[in-house]
Amino acid sequence: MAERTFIMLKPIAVSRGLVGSIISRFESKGFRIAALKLVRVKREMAERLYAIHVGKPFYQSLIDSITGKEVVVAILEGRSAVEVVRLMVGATDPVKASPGTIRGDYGLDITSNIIHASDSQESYEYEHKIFFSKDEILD
Ligand code: 3AN
Repeated sequence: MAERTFIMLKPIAVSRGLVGSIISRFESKGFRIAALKLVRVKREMAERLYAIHVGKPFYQSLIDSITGKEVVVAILEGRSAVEVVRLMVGATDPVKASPGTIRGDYGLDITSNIIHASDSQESYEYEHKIFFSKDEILD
């Protein structure tokens, strides 16, 4: 059964010109792009996306790392999308992320670490609605 997941290519991915390379990996793997756009993140969107991190020491820098900046958000569709995309993204800390994963191959900074991907079906349901309306998602 095809499943959907949400990804956000963080500002550093956009400014470094890595958008095409990263999206290409997901296409090559076999995912279908169900939605895709470039967005300037409003503070309110950042706060919704990272609501579960309120109170953590890195919360404010996490919010500041995307607020007012350009990101590329997408919905990917395919078999076990949440799990497979997380495997392709790699560990949260790019120092620990295996080479061959996106975080393992493209960066070292944990706060602005290239890409975000939903970690569960529930997270997908919550996160994609922050950035996409129903009519922006194509079957
Ligand atoms: P993941 O993005 O792998 O699901 P989460 O949800 O624990 O990881 O963290 C969300 C984001 O918060 C990470 N992508 C990273 O940018 C930032 N973050 C997580 N842990 C730390 C940390 N210890 N120090 C700084 N930033 C962090």
